[in-house]
Amino acid sequence: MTEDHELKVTFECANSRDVTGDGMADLADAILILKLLAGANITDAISPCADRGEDSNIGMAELLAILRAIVAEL
Ligand SMILES: [Ca+2]
Ligand SMILES: [Ca+2]
Repeated sequence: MTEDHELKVTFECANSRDVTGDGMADLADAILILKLLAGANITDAISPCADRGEDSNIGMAELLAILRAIVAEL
């Protein structure tokens, strides 16, 4: 007998703009999203913490958020 099960996972996110999972939002995160947008073959882990809008997509909205965070620290 097989049944469908739903798995819910809760993440503790130190930084909501962190894509690489190192706890910081920096250029490495922006570059990883640029690679994603460019269709590169990504082997790095993508942190679910970075998702904005809870649409399960990482894209321009996340890239802009990271760039804004970087610029704000300059
Ligand atoms: Ca990072
Ligand atoms: Ca998103």
